[in-house]
Amino acid sequence: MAQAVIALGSNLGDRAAHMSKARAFLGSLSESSLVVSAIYETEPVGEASTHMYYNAVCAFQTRLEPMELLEKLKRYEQEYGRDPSAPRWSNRTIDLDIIDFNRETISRQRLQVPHPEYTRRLFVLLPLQELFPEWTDLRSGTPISDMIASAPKIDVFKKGVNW
Ligand code: A4P
Ligand code: MG
Repeated sequence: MAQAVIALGSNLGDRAAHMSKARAFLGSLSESSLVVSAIYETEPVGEASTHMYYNAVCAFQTRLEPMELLEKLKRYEQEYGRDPSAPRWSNRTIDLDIIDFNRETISRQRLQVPHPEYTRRLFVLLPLQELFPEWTDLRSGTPISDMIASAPKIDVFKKGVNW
């Protein structure tokens, strides 16, 4: 069994509904109950994004192999309405990224774990810290509080949204 840590993001339509539905989907991949952060409303990072995001992080135990997990996440994103030909970083109903898989390093063309960008993204680091206050980066050993202190500043609002 492996522990998967997934970052969720949505900035189109009924964001809370997209997040809840994705949470239920992740539950279907899990052998344990999900551990989930609060939802954070965050300023978009990247040019093609224009609407505020809802972001969260969720962790669970799974029997899936990492590539199987990636396939399932990508299939869900596509079935759930993202246009695969849209430019990278464009608005999306739901984005599911693998932040960590069992504290393993994976360097394949289609899958890099830990997620290459997460160490500089407050929209991942803040919900991740809520779940794992003692988290350290697998590559550098940097504590999460230090990553948060040095990440580029964006507006982040912790929400009381039920999901
Ligand atoms: N891929 C490689 N490693 C991974 C991994 N660890 N997890 C590959 C998931 N996918 C991984 O991803 C493109 C390809 O990355 C996949 O086919 C997979 O093989 P994608 O999710 O299809 O496309 P994307 O999301 O547009 O690109 P990417 O690079 O994942 O963008 P990000 O990093 O997800 O950025 N601002 C705020 N505030 N909140 C956000 O959530 N998200 C983005 C998207 C931009 N700005 C944002 C937010
Ligand atoms: Mg993505």
